[in-house]
Amino acid sequence: MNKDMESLRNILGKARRICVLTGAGVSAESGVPTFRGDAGIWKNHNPMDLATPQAFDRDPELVWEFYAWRRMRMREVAPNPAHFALAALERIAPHFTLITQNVDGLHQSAGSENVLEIHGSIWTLRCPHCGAEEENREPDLPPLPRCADCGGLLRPGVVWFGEPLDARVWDRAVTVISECEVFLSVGTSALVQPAASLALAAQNVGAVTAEVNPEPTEQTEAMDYAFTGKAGILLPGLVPEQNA
Ligand code: BV8
Ligand code: ZN
Repeated sequence: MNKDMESLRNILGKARRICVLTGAGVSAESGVPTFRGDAGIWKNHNPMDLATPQAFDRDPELVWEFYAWRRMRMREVAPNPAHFALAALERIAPHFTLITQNVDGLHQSAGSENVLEIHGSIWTLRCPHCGAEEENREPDLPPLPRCADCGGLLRPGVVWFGEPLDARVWDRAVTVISECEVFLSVGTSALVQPAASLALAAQNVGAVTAEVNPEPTEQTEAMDYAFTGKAGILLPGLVPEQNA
């Protein structure tokens, strides 16, 4: 354990308000492909062809095929030690909020409770025509799922590029960041906005900031702590002993 890990673990053990931002990297060791990087999803697909409202209008069947493939992949995976470590940290901290860009639901499967899914959830189907929304984990959706209420074409309940985040969820995230004492950024390339702006917001309120990522990001330099490595390996070492 390097001294920085021990120092941050002690800070986490004493902190009252902890915020964590996660990205696709926290699910990588569960077998969920990330977006960028060598095996990333965007390597073979242009996000603008699959994760925008225009793409859905242009070719809903292609976009649904992409999400059906991801739902199938995500159904087969389980939380990894990174997810469990964050759930353990939540049980220790008086106030803990997990802000995730991920849509896979693995944090909740690992026991995290106070989770803000700022990019939505792949398990939610939403009807843009009548507003109906449903939780659905069915393995084989039809190629173009229809709304039971109005017959309209359903869409995945995720936030696409060019779409605003849900205002209530985003406002909540901004509020908890404005009060946080420690901010952890785990497994995100810090390229997507406005999620990536949370790290600077945390710094601006004087929070201790830390990053866990095998690769450097644009934010690494500005972090108080930066741990180069996999979240599933490093995060368990940052969780203070329960009776510390
Ligand atoms: C908005 C849900 C405004 C869907 C996602 C030009 C054109 C159009 C838009 C823009 C533009 N320029 C800027 C924008 C804004 C845009 C944006 O930021 N684009 C970027 C790409 C430049 N943002 C938006 O459009 C947002 N909306 O701005 O609205 C607005 C306001 C009012 C009114 C109208 C409009 C919406 C953004 C949300 C998009 N939806 N996902 C889906 O999942 O299918 S984004 C997608 O990227 C995922 O949510 C993902 O989580 C997120 C961020 O990526 P990461 O999570 O960081 O994943 P990535 O693969 O990049 O990185 C993984 C990291 O993990 C790496 O660093 C890697 O090193 C690390 N790692 C790997 N293994 C491990 C690990 N770490 C730890 N352990 C490991 N084992
Ligand atoms: Zn409907």
